[in-house]
Amino acid sequence: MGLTRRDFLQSAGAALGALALPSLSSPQGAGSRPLAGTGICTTLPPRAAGAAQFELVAGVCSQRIRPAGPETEIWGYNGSVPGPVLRFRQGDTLDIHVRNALPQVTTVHWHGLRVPNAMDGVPHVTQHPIPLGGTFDYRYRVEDSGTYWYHPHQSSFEQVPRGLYGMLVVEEQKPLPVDREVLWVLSDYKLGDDNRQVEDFGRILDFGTEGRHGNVVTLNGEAAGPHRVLAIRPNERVRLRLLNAASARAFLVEFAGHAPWIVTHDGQAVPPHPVPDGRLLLGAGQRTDIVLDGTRSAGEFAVLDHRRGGTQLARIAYAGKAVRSKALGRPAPVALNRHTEVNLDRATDHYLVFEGGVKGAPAIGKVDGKALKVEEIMERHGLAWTMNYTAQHEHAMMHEPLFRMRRGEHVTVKMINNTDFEHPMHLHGHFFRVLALNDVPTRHREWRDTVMLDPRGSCDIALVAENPGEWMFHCHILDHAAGGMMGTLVVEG
Ligand SMILES: [Cu+2]
Repeated sequence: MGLTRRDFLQSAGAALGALALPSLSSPQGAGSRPLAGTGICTTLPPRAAGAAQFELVAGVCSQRIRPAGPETEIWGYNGSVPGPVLRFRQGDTLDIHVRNALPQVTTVHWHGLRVPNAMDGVPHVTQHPIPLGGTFDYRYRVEDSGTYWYHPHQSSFEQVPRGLYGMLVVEEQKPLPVDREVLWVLSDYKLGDDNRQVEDFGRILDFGTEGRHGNVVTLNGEAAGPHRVLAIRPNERVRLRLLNAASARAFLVEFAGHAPWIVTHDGQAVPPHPVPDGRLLLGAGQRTDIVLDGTRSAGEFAVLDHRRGGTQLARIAYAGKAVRSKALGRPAPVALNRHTEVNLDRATDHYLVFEGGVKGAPAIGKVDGKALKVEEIMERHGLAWTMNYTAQHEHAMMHEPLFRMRRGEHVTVKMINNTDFEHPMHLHGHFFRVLALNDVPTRHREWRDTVMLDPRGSCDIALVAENPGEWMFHCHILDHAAGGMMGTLVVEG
């Protein structure tokens, strides 16, 4: 097309500036609630969200990630990472005009929401990718309350870690009473000493191991660390919506000196209960809402991530007068979304076996119908994993679905992880009950859309196939998804 990359970035940047401004300065911006600690995000007004179309521009821009040194060129929605918080009330109509100002084709997927199949944002499966300079309108009724997020499903192993993600919040019809809501988007960036992104996307070494990890953990788009402060007043009640938007990294979060209550996983209510062992696991793509009460009177307390040697994400700092004389007790449950209970007696049982990975046990898998050793699959096809003994390129149009289900069919899936790596498995268009992890029944049989599978572990899930269409079922370590861990499930009817 005769444009150099530099020309493109300049024009894309110019377009972004022009296009992003109207939403930033929108008269409907009153009532917007920026992400705590950034102040750079636009948000949809809570009530008017269903009324007007909102423009979301995926483009190239720059942002301060590390506190010192130059800004980093990122890809973001409406000029920032994370993108604007899209906030709706349950039952609203989402109406979003996406404009692609990236140097690549793209799509937007609405992670977790039960959308009509054509709105799911999966290239070559539910829509054509949005071309350079092109647009696509996403419009559907938001049926489920909870904490969700949006990101591209096109080359997600590159587009997501470059910065294309944002939180999507759907308020319950009767929201949980709290003093304040705080949103935390956790992720990471891989930056050089010059603060530029290291552009080593798509390496087979990352595909076949634990995925590409950044070296700078981020909270709401800026470097996490003890300098990031969550100010709280004594006896204040905060609802903290947590999202792990990293492309590979998992977090194990501890709120030192505090005992928060888990109220939802992946937007779906669970009976309020303390974080088991005080450490909250957030696999890539997962969300958990906690209720954090300011049960101390003063002082500072670390928010820690215990994975990969441990880092401090932020600190809780007490300031101000007590909100009330005494801390509140166990919170009321959040209203549960509509879920059809699974009848296990009449369910069809399926198995899903994962194999492969670098240094994995010797395994055979099929690619395009041909049986090969996993090492050969890596060398010849750039794929590293098999699902039910098949390795597939993501979004391949000749996909043979993993499972076909009738609409209304009750099903269970036992996932067996014969690999040395963990896998956060995500199903589109449905929620499933997590019945057991490693053959141990779960306490709350929670509804989720993404469940973490331990290395060499197993997981039993159950669902009713209610949403017709072809739905992705894939690992949310995006390098694994690109490396063969992406299949589909077809709901007929
Ligand atoms: Cu995986």
